[in-house]
Amino acid sequence: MLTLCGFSASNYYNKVKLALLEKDVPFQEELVWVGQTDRAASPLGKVPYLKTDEGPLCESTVILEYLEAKYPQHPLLPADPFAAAKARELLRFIELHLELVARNLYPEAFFGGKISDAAKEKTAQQLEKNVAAFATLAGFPSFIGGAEFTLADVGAAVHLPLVSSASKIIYGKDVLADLPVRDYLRRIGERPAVQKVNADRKANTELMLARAKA
Ligand SMILES: N[C@@H](CCC(=O)N[C@@H](CS)C(=O)NCC(=O)O)C(=O)O
Repeated sequence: MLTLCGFSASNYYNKVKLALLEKDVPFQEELVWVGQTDRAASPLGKVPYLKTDEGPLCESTVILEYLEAKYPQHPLLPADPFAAAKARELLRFIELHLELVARNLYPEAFFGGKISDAAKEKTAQQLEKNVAAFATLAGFPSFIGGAEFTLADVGAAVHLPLVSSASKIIYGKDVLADLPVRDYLRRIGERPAVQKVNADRKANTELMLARAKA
């Protein structure tokens, strides 16, 4: 049995959870907050990590690739190598060039902290450049990059809402507003797996905020 460790307010945790649900792979969840992680499983103390019969794995994209290889059912990568590489390319863009950059805003946007004006300005410049580049790759034809739901959509479903909301809170403007992201998220939000992830996220976010206040 697979055990997914972490908490449902985390976008990286939800990326793996969404893939498991979409693929219909049985798993159980173990609630682990940051600070309570098993360092042998996740040496940087990050979530998620996955406990398997063969041992633990960390880094969400590595886990997704493992799941694709181990459980070929309901594939989340096209069989064609080039189409699969294009899906990975989009996932990489979303994570490295959008989410990881927007993450600089989270301390102030979501956690009551403060970030410097210089950091806000630098992040704004990077996001403007990176969103324009992302727009040339993501056509949103029906899913984010093509006609099939892939790992790129798994990443988009969990990361794009945060990029939008963090930028809206900090700059008063959603950096993704000129792309058809809202319609896209509404469409994929109809999928049962996305609905489950979002419902669990809301409940766990309340728990996380209550813990932070206590
Ligand atoms: N590259 C990692 C990122 C995971 C990550 O940043 N997780 C956050 C929660 S959303 C975390 O554990 N943060 C605590 C920390 O970095 O110490 C992955 O893809 O799994």
